Amino acid sequence: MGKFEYPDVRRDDTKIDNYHGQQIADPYQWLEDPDSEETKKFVDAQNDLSRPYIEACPVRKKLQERITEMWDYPKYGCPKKHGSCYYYFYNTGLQNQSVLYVQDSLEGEARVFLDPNKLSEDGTTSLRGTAFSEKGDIYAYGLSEKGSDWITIKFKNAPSGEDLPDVLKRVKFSSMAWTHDGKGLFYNSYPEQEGKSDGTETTSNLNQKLFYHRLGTDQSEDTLVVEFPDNPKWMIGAEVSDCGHYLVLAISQGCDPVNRLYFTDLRTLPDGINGLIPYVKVVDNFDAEYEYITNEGSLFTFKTNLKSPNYKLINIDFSKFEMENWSTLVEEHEKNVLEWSAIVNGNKLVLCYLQDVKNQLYVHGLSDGKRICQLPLEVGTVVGYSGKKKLTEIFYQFMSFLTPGIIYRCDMTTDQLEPKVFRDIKVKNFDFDKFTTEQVFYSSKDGTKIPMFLVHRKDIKKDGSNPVMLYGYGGFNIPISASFSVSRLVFLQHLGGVYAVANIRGGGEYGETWHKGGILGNKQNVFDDFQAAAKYLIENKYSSHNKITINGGSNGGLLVAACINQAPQLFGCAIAQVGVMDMLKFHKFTIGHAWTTDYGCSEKEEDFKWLIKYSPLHNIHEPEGDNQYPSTLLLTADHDDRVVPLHSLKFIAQLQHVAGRHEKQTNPLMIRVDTKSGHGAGKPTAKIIEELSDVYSFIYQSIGLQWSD
Ligand code: X98
Repeated sequence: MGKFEYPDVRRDDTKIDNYHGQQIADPYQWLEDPDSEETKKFVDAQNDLSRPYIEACPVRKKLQERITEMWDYPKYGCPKKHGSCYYYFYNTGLQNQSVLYVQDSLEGEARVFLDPNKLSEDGTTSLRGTAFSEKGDIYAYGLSEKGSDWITIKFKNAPSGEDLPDVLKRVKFSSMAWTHDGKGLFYNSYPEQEGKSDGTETTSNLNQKLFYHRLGTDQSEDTLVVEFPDNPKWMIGAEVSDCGHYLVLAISQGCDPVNRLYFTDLRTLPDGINGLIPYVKVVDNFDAEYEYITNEGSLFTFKTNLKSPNYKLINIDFSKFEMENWSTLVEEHEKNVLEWSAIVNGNKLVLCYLQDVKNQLYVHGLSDGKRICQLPLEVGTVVGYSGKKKLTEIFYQFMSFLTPGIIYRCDMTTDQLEPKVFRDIKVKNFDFDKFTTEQVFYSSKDGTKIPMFLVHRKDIKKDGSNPVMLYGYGGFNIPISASFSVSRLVFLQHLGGVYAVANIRGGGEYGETWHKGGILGNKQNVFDDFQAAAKYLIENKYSSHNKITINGGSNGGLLVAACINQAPQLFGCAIAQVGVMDMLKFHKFTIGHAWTTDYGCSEKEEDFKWLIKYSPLHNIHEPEGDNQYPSTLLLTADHDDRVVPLHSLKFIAQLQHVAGRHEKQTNPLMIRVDTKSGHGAGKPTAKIIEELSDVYSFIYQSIGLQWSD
């Protein structure tokens, strides 16, 4: 018997699947039904085990109080002008959801425009996706309930603040693009499905369609404008061009940064938008990504990775769009990645690059693509911006591990550009001077240099005694740049912690090359990079193996789970949030089919061979020698319809069955299953703080931390 008494869980040994001639047992397949009484009982039994363990933490209350105290600082978003008014998000500190304010001028009195906190008792209804009409008089906004990816689109008259009767349902992964006449909006929805659609179901999301909704009409009268019945996995991104004349369609079939590119000249539709619309196919393959930036008449500018893994800007004239007529506007940089591009003041391009995981801002001319100047920026991340072609100013928000946020405003009409601090967001009662961020580059197993951020007290002892929180993601071309988090500062200040972010392969830190280095048959590189980070921290005496906690969510939850299977001896604790754990079946549930671009698919024999080697659920083993599993906490939630909870439920059942019963397994193996919560987006502040307090309490309990005031 192991140290903990884990719930007695039924195994169904009759459930065996055949993959290319190999028999693979799936004894907890019954946990794939979220609604069965047996699954509900399983979840209750697991929470009944993890909750008391977490609550026994002697400093849980202190942790929660200090995180709450530090969280309570005013948070602002960049102002954005629509019509004649400015709009911005503001949170007084602890409000569950940020509130949208409106003001007539930057100095004018701010009034509440939309307060999502009023939409539910517990703050679990959140804004997801918004779009003002061109004139700024109508506001369309998506509402998600309990963290689900499903949204309902509603409408508001902006000058009066009055709600309009229009409601659009069954919307998911949706564009929101107004025609410039303000008469209606393009949006995406899915066909009716059997059973429920509240985010607790696992039904696959296929056959997305693009509709046009006319304001003032019922959704049943909406016009179906684009569909691809022969390609059920295709997703339709729609944008109306800056000039209002074109509908630009970016068709994707998964999460890779590639899309088909079609367009329609809306002026040429004989009956207006009244049925399936004809479109011109500019690019009819999935070889590269084309992101619309702007257009001047028929001359369109796109950000692309076509033969340019670090991205560049190109011009395509839609009146002669054959590839031989395309031209480069801004060349690809040999090392730095072009992350985004905004047009301001008619002819200025603001370009944001990622250089060794730190952002840089430049201004170029739209007509010739030439660089005009650099905008000064400290070491960190541009987390948001607002700028429009027809406006003369840009706002951008800077953040770093030790900077909560600085919003700059830059008037783009002057010859000498001088960004000014518009708002400097401050956190009280924390001595930032005592802390520092460093960036190191360590060697992975194959010699690849991996960047890693380390945040800690300036006076830490390099004697191997410090607890480390090592975070990673490693997938989907997503770079993990510096961001601000008060709970981490609590860990640094009161628990003597070091916070580490390993910028492992699979992410977008060095463009598509870095991404491709960590997907499909190269996925093992991601795990090797992460394990090498832990080794670096041990060898350089930041920490010791039993003091390292690894943490990741979603694709990063997979990372954490794969790493505890592969190298349990390297870590003292593991926190895997909303992770993908069943690599043989992920493609069957909700939007899982879109991830085959990174993971491959078990239905293909070649892919199955990689997947079975690292799939967390299929590689759990008994503790070998002294190598027991680190203390492990999984987190998931009932309305997570991005990575459905069954991944974590099946993984913990198998982990407890195989390792948990073993006498050498004295570290806890537990799961926390939240309710009225989803994958993470839109989570109310109260729930975030609860969860963080639980996570740090679990770490405290399992690796023996010390609180110091
Ligand atoms: C997704 O699964 C993103 C899902 N998704 C979207 C939107 N469009 C998509 C188009 C194609 C494929 C997936 C799309 O959310 C979308 C469009 C408009 C507005 C809002 C959304 N992602 C991966 C994920 O969540 C990685 C990050 C994005 N994973 C969970 C990967 C494995 C674990």
